Amino acid sequence: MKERFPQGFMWGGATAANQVEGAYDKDGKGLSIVDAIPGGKARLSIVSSPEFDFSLDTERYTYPNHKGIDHYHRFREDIALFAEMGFKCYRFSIAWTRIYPNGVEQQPNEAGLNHYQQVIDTCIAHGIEPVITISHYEMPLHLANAFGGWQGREVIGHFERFARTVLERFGQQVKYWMTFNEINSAFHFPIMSQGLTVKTGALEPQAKFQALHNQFVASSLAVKIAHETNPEIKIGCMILYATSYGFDCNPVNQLAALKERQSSDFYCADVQVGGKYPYYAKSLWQSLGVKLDIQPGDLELLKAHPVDYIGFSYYMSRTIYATNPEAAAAHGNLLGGARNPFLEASDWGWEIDPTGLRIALNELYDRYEKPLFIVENGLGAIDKPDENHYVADDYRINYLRQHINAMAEAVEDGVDLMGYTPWGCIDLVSMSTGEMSKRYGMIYVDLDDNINGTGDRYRKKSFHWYKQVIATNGQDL
Ligand code: BGP
Repeated sequence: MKERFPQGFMWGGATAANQVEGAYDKDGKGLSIVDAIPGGKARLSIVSSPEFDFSLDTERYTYPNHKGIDHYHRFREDIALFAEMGFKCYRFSIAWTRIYPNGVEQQPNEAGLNHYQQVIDTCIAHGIEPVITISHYEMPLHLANAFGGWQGREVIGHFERFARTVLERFGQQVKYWMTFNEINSAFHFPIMSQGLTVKTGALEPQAKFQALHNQFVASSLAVKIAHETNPEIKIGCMILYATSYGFDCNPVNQLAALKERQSSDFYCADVQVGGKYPYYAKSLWQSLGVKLDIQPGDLELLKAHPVDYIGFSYYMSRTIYATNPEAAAAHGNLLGGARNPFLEASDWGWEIDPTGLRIALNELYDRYEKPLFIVENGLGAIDKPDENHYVADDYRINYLRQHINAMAEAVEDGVDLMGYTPWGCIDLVSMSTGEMSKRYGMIYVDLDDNINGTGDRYRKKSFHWYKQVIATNGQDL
């Protein structure tokens, strides 16, 4: 039978430090922005309020990220389970604040570096290739408070020092890297990706676009350092991608969808992959009253150091219905649109669309002709374990099967796809709700929303299923 995926395809799973590690104040770690963001369903509305200013208020709020699933201490057990599933790679992030607790120190915290050294060694001992996100929603809190997050130009230098430290320390062992997680989430949730609050400009296009410019420069510097450190390194960008449809063949809706794709999906990758601002940037800035501070040398740096591949997350698509703003709405991964009558939605209203993934892969490859890496995908669901803690998560298997089929079809279309790391391969704290009960994992973690429980790990039905998928290189779904 014809192989559906290339030999060496990177099957694995993905997590982020702040959603799994816990131990938020151990071994010299400083506070990151997400350590000061309350958990619970109201998370998004609390952080979007004008009063919110990143102060810890343990009287009023809970902070589930402080404990996470204790991956900081249990990573050996977790990675052994990943190995049992046959993972070829494991995507995780380095908490900036374990290395530079406030972001501004001149010398790194050796205890933090030592921790990631052990994580990397454990992966390699199991034959698992580490894939590292340098920054996944974990900016040091001090930088957010002192410089207003990424809108402060000073942050570039602090990030450069952090990136250099980890790339130089681990760059001989670790070949795959990404700079910023979902960099374009700036348009939807700038507090997480840019450290901006409403007080410091979260709703202002000027602040967001300036912060993004600074991140682009920082990202190029990281690419430069990576290639200088080890020419074998492949370092990518990471964007949040949600395929956009115009609601109908009314050209107005098609044009609105096109504009949405440009300003929300492609803007960042166009710069990070193409090495320059795209043609539509100028009119976009003008329409929003944005005046960028671009320093001499910035544009040359962007041009000289584009990324090697495009990492992206894909959970859902969205539908743009410009001619009917009153249409029933659908909400999703930080962004939404109109309800699509052809699609079903997850428990959280994210519209499930495997064909949209095939479209995304074709759109991205058509535009950039660089290797693609799906570094997040999956179904957030409420799992109901039986008395043996077993979860028969056929709904998750269905979701993953449909999306892997769509990937195989895109590969058949001619797309160069490097790998697939489903999100939250082990249950973790949700980014948008800050709770455990929105689960993505193939491994069940016995913890509730307040992080009470044994924390023990249990294989779900999807664990055994995914193991078989990997063992047959995606043939047996
Ligand atoms: C992406 C983030 C992840 C992750 C995922 C699922 O946007 O990169 O950090 O959490 O979404 O989101 P949620 O946890 O809100 O379901």
